[in-house]
Amino acid sequence: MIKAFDKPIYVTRPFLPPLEEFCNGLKEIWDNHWLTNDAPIVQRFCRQLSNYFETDNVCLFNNGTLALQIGLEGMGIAGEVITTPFTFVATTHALFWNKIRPVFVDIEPDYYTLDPEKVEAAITPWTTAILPVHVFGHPCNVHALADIARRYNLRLIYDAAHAFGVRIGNRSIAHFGNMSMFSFHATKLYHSIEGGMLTFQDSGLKSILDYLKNFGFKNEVEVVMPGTNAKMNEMQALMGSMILGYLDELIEKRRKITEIYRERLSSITGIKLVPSLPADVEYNHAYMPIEVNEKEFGISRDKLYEELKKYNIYARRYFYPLICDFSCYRSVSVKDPLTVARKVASRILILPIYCDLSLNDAQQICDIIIMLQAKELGHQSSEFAAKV
Ligand code: T4K
Repeated sequence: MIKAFDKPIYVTRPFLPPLEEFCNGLKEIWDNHWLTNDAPIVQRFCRQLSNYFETDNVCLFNNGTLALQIGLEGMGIAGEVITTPFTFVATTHALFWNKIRPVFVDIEPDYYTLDPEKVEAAITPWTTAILPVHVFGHPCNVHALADIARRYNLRLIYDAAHAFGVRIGNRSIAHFGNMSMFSFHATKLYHSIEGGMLTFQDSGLKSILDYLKNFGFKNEVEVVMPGTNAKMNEMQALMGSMILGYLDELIEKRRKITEIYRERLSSITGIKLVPSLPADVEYNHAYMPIEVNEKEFGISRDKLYEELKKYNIYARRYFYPLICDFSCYRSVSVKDPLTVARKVASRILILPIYCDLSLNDAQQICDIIIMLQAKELGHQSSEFAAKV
């Protein structure tokens, strides 16, 4: 009999640096008495990230949602933007706040990223940009999307909320497209409690983004645009700056956990794993998605999700429902049947993955999934035996 976990195992759990290290860092803030408004630790953190991403074009924010919202505004995006319905709702909200019409098109079935063919088919005279998501840290088809953007003169803005640390062909994923947004939320593999970052190609945008996140102030007496307040503070920057030093270790721990899940679950009938990523991709192991095919697995995705809770395992159905099915977006007309996205949203389940999850815990989660299937199939076959 496999036992439930003593404590809840959530889909994720933020990494925290040793308390002593963080407290030492806090001394600098106490000495400075400077808590926010482009203060010294934020400035230093920005330089660290510039080095890490090998670009000067970096702008920090208090969260990823406002970063994306301001990024779109700063680039003057309007009209229609082609995007994915299989994402966190903030991707679409950022369009909405800019009065941009989202045009939802389908995803491809392997990595769940925007399908370039569907993107091209959805372009209209009102299309100004494409907003794809490197969902779960899986890189979009960056070359095909860049080609479409170039041919139709569209801006290409990536929601890279999940993609910190991902590289393609030895280049950071931040270097693809006109702009990328990274989220540093506590639930992410890399975080600054809350936080967000934009990287961009056009260095002329830097001052505009800085104005927009600070009320539009150019100096004490000049407000040059109606900005908002989206500044990162010193506590956030301290956390982000410290965790940067642990990043490789965090990714390596997650890689080992992924390996266990893949080894144990790849041969289970009715569970589909994401295929291996192309050889030139360095992945960050941000999430552990599986697809549950009810007919083959014997249990529906939703029943598995509920059953796991009885064992104290809190998997999540990211991203279900699709964005276009939320009541606030149901009035947006959707021409694409979204066949793949609908199927994936009905089957997707994200298993717990975080650096503190022990390899034994990952094994136990697999044992429980396998046991639940065996129990269900045994139950079905005894029902069948009873009938014949
Ligand atoms: N674009 C995409 C593609 C995104 O995924 C996101 C955010 C954004 C844009 C916007 O970026 P931000 O503005 O957030 O920077 C979570 C996160 O809140 C959200 O940041 C994230 N995506 C989304 C995928 O996941 P919830 O509603 O699932 O979070 P919550 O509170 O249920 O947390 C999940 C689990 O994590 C909990 O069950 C327990 C654990 N947890 C959570 C927190 C906050 C902890 O152990 N400690 C914690 O402090 O949205």
